[in-house]
Amino acid sequence: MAAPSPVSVSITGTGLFTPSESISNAELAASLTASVERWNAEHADAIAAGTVEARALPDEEFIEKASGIGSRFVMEKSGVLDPERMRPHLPTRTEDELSVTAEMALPAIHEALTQAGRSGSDVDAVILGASNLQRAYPAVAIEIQHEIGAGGWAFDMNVACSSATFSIQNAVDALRNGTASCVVVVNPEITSGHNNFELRDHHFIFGDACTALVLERTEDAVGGGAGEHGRWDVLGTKLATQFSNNIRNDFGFLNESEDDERDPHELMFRQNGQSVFKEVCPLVVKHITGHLAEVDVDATDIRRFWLHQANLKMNQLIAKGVLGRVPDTDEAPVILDEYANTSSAGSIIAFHKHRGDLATGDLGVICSFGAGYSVGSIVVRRA
Ligand code: CO8
Repeated sequence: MAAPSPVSVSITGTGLFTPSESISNAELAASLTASVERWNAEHADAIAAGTVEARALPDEEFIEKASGIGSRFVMEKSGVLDPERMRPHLPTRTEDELSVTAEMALPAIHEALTQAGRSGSDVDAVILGASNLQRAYPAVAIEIQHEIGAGGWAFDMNVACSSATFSIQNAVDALRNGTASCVVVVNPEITSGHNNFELRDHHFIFGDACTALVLERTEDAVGGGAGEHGRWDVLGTKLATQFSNNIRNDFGFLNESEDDERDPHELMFRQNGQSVFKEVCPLVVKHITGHLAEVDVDATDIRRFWLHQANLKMNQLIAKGVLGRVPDTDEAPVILDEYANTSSAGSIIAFHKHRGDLATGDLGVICSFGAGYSVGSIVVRRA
């Protein structure tokens, strides 16, 4: 007997929350320059004695040239730019108040539900995937489930920058196996809470944003998914992980109990950027190429790549590896110039902003990659 064909699943809506405040490279470099000069003056004796290394000054031009990043949105700007603070001012919410990540998630979710023609009460699963989870528990996803009036179940998960594609895989699995019928995937990333704004190698990389998607069984899509943004049928999902320490953050539940004191910079994002670049690009090319072969799609038939937004050159290299040539921005849209790396939200921001112009039958790949290492790809076709 032939195996039953898998249940068809579709993305029926997307949403985006963009913070109101943005920081240019010039502003960021100016505040770090002031901070570094002060730090080096305070440590002048140790630097002169050779026991401490002087901190290096940032360079606005380097940022744009090395990464393609021109600015980033943040939840709170004045704290990040204050040379004496170098981190945002975020409200301490009481138990009775909505948590900050739930607050940024709600507008993104409502936009995604509107596109899908759904309301919160139609939702029976909420999967929150993010690098920068607000707390240990209760899951913020459950708070969101409550706020939007959803039923079913909800949970938080973290696979760093691949959290969105890994959440989508979970949503697709739940819809296929019948444990949910209308799933919200949401990716609230307040990267500014865990980025190291004190060191020039890291200070420019990240920005804050939140994305949301609605996934349903294709047969359940309201109105067949017609409309400006269309219904996007999932042709395949593929995940992969391979252990690496090159992107690491040791913040965690055991910090308080560890006997040896840690360098505070270990308890935030850190990376060996060059190694990440060299190792992740071939990994992603192999992953996408293998995935396209599995779903029997030729790379030249892909109309658009919505890639993780970490580095412009990285994306050009990956798309070149898959296509055999550097793609133009119509084939591989760029949002990191304005948003920087928003971790898991990046590829979904690109999908959210750059899919309305595609035609019925057009094929695309959403792909994210990051710490772990982790890679996730979703092949979609516009209905
Ligand atoms: N200004 C001036 N000079 C600088 C600066 C700066 N801002 N930054 C670095 N330099 C210097 C370096 O110190 C170095 O100096 P030297 O040669 O004397 O040692 C020189 O410039 C060259 O530095 P690099 O070799 O590091 O420069 P690259 O060309 O490699 O560019 C990048 C650096 C842009 C970071 C690049 O390596 C890159 O983009 N790599 C890939 C990064 C990536 O994709 N990372 C994924 C991270 S996302 C993830 O999965 C984790 C999610 C967690 C989210 C947490 C949020 C807080």
